[in-house]
Amino acid sequence: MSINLRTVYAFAREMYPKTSKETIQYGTAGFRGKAEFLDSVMFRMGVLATLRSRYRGGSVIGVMITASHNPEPDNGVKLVDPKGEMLEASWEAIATDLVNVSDQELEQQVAKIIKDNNIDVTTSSQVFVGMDNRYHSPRLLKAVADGVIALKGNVKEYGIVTTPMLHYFVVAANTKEAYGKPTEEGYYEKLIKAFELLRNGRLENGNYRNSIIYDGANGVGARKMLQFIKRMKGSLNVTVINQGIGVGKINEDCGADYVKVQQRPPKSMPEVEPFTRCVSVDGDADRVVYFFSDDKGEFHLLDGDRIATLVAGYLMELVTQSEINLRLGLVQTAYANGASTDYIVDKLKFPVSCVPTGVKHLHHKALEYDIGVYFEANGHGTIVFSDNAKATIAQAAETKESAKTLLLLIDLINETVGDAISDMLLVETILNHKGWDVQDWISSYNDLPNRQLKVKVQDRNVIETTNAERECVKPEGLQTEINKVVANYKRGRSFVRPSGTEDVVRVYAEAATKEDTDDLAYEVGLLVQKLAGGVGPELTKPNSAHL
Ligand code: NG1
Ligand code: ZN
Repeated sequence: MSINLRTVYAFAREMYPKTSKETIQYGTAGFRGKAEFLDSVMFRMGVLATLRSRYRGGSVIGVMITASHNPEPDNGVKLVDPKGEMLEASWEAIATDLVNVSDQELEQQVAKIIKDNNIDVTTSSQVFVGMDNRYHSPRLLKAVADGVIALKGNVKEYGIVTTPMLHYFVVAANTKEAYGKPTEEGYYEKLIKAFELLRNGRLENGNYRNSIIYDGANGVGARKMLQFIKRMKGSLNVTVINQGIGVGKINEDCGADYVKVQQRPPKSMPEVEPFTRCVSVDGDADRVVYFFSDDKGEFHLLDGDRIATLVAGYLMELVTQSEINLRLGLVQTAYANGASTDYIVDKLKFPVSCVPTGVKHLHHKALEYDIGVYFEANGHGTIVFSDNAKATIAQAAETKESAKTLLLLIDLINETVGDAISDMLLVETILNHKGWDVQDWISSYNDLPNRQLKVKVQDRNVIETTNAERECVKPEGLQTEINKVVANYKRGRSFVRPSGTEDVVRVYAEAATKEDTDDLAYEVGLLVQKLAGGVGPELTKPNSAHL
């Protein structure tokens, strides 16, 4: 096969010219921005995925087109490496360079990547592409596919799928189906089979009721849940709201990000009995949070930290009962609620580590354990099992029921990446086994009130952080000022960091009371405005009492 790099240039100039001069960066989860500027980025990512596939000996590389929890006009792209991980860090820089060169420099830049990485362009390559249900996604998917074709690569289009489904397809194909069949049907089959075996015909147990309200964020997670329901034979009664079919924009006033950040139910929430279990996923269904309202109408959130502690506690019980010796660990970020960390360290005696925001960091750290549980507070997370763990559990399962349960859980969990639907089925399984309702679950510890704010600044990269983003080293003096403010609040904690997906600085605060938390977040937000070049309107003070 001979490759003519002129084709790349010709395609780019004719069909996908670069229209934006602004430099963009491969961020927390790939490239994101307004959809109208992304055609050239997508084309080039198709090119890069093909090169990456050849670089990795022809293994399948995934390309997912989505802007996750962002508003509808945004879109984005993330690359998936052969084992289902996010693109290797050193290639993020290659990706950033590739999307930022001019059309004229493109051919030369592609040649440079080939040379620097010693890529044999005559070998075969395979790229899997999936997209969310934004109206501009099909156009962008075509751009990715053309990028692959420009380098004579093979492309397989999966159409509308969740981000975790695409990760699953990539791993399934690269493991020659040992992980499952790389098809949509294969994915449903694997999860539903494990879920139903874990139910073992016992649909209700103790306080656990077998029904749930599911907020699909008007995204792809809604459609896929409807597919699950068709195939589940009543093992769980799911009512899907915010289906995004005909009405409702993706993530608008609904979905996991809205519920978590606003700390309230989706706007379209129907009237339900107090304590009804409700779940929200985000636009591409890789995040999940639970929530309910009590008999006084008060809203309660069960976020990623709650899911992590529930899962970690349960896994620990099963490992202990199975009398096997495995190293368990939980990975969190600075956004984890302080009360959850205390609970897991003091009560469950579970080792915890803290890493920077972004699943790639969490996933990487979790791989250091035999059973690594990782969750971001926003509900993005999963559990990874080492080969040693899998072998040990399989052996114990010959004699121990608890180990059999563990084996089935491994099948239910999408190890490749956080998966809202798989995580939800996991939580449902644990609650069912324990006979718990939401009240039992939430009573394990009390969350500290917390608040997030976004501050607009001239250039968010003036903020530099260290210590897993909990301390800020630049601009000079900002951290000292934050420390002074935090010292005035009981159980106060606050940190600031530049977002990797939006043009803002994020402020996080927690403290003993809601009022204190709001005040602390506001004071720190003002400091950021003052010391990090704030722009835009004056910050308004959040007020939980009025939410
Ligand atoms: P940024 O914008 O870098 O904070 C957000 C989330 C991340 C992660 C990514 C990818 C928060 C505070 N941040 O990143 O956890 O999920 O989006 O979607 O929730
Ligand atoms: Zn997402």
